[in-house]
Amino acid sequence: MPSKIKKISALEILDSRGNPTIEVTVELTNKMTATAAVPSGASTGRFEACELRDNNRFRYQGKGVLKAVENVNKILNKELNGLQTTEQKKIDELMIEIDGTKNKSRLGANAILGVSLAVAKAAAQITGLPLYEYLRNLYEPKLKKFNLPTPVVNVINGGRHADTNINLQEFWIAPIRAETFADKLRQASEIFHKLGDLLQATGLDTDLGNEGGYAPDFKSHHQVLGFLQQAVENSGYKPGQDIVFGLDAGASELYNETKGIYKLDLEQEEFQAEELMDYYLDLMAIYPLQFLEDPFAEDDWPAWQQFTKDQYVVSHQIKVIGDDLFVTKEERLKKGIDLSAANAIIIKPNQVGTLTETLATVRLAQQNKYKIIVSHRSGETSDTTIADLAVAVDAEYIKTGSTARGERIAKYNRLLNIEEKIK
Ligand code: 2PG
Ligand code: MG
Repeated sequence: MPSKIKKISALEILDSRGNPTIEVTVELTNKMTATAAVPSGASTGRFEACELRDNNRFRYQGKGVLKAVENVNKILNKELNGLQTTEQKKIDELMIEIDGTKNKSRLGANAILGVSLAVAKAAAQITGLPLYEYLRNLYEPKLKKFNLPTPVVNVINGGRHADTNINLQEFWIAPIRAETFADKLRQASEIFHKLGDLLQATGLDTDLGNEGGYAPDFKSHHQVLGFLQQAVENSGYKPGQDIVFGLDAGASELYNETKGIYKLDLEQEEFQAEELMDYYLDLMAIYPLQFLEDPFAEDDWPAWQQFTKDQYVVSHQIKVIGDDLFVTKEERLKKGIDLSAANAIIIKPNQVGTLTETLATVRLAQQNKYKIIVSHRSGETSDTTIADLAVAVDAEYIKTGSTARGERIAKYNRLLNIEEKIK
């Protein structure tokens, strides 16, 4: 039975890094309520929608979100009042129109996404469906079967996500062979602990970075991958068969635009794009590295094109994944498709700012046979919407950190619950 929006309110809360972020609650005329919280990135792409911050240096070092909160409480609360909660598309389009800017800088993409997600959660409640099923109906009701995504588990945190000398931002293990999500998660967790034992035995630090992965100083990126290989073997699994590796280079952060070079301080090397390509290919020849996210900078289209059509990449079905490159936006993805610049995409709702636009980007990606990796941000909350989203759109993968830290585990636990339900 339909129900209308009665009140929308927002609150400044803290994310997993202790920085402010926004939480939105939607209250319906039938008294149901739903709440959503918005995550926040550190290695944000230049083309992402605007995350509105107060820039008042006397509060939270300028990172407060009281303006975004006010935009929800004063503007969106009034404008969306009385709308049918189930009209997600209409509500999202109206918010885009009220904002009126190209990158959502007036109301803030954080304010808009908070409302967008809270509305979807409220609508799911009205319809009596679990969120993944409600989102599936919004996305593509003709898709009948529910599958669980394979987790790509970030066990070593580098770059902007930790105080370490590793330049490449993330090293993942992906359990590709186990049948169920529960087994995949178990394997990842076992390997994560064995990896901790190994690091400790070598005298390396086992403190955790922003996404729950270990973050000691290493001698080289080779050494990191060597540890992963060893940890997989010590856990009784076969690297390359049971478990493959991935990395998010976060290469926009390594790129010097004026010089046109990529800098890896750890290797004391500067690379032209082609040399960086060779560097990745060398790593792939030694380790079962099958996922490469943001291997090049967000505007280095020629490098992306060349790498995606590389013979080794094609014949080994390496996933070349655009994150900062696409920023979950249809427009950027369209360009990537036209240029054959990648074959997989990271989906982060807060890069674009509404659920409707997120679903449109996924649709375009899937129509063009791109693999989908639904992703968290490095600054997270206990909100688990991305778990439901991944199942709803039938994403092949989910990236939501290591198997430690509550805000990451919340998503994994939600997926365990979904798997139990759909069995
Ligand atoms: C990334 C993300 C998440 P951030 O680069 O993929 O892992 O990091 O949220 O800092 O942009
Ligand atoms: Mg990334």
